[in-house]
Amino acid sequence: MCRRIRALTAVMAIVAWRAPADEGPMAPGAAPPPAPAMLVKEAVTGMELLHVPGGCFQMGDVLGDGDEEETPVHEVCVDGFYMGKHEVTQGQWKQVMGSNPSRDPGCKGDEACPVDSVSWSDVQAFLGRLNAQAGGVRYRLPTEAEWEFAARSGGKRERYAGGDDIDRLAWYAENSGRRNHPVGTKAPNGLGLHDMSGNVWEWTADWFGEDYYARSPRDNPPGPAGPAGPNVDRVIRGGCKTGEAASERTSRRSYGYQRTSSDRGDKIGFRVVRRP
Ligand SMILES: [Ca+2]
Repeated sequence: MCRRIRALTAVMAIVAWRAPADEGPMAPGAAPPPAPAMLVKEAVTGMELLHVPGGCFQMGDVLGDGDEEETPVHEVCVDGFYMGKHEVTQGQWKQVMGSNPSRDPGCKGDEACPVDSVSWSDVQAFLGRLNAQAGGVRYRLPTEAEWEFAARSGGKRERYAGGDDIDRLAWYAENSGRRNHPVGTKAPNGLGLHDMSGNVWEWTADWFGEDYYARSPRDNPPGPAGPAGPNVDRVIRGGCKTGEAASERTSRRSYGYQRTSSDRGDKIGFRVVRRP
């Protein structure tokens, strides 16, 4: 009996799901949730963000050739979000902030290049201005877990963002001429995101915790509550124009100095995320 009721419920659910829209409104609760848009545009700059469906993955050194702080490999689950298809460009920064701080010698003044020479605190100022005009949408930096999940095309075992072919995917020491390049000129990863390996390092929201992976919560880990040592600060990810291949790996962790607001090297930029 119980089995029959369950079967009948399943059939009704399928019928409801398949009901054409022109047959009138569905009963409350019968419609499946609308699929999220694959791409949204930020209203001020037109910046494109792609949908990253939520999921669980093994975060860290899954390929076994990383550094100590990439271990232990541990399960992490993130809710779905949108992530910038590209690193934030100099043109987008200028639209929001009215100036362009970038100093990379090959990209200075090129609005299609990633903005560089922005500290973590500078990025917070950028986000503050953007959010003031965003009509309730909140843009922010990705957590370290969101960044790695997205870079690995939704948590896959990818050495670089999009696979093994680093020359196809990333601007790094062996092909960049030691300069930044216009965003999106290398192949995207499996989610359509460009330059998550290489070009500029990308600031994340998290404080850097060398041993954080040993105590990270599974669901939407926010990173350590504060700085974990005298010389550690916010996590940067993805490697850069002057990095060797090992530095462009999706699981590689590094950091920049946030507290002094002084870390404005031309090797660090960022991209934004938002929740739907
Ligand atoms: Ca990058």
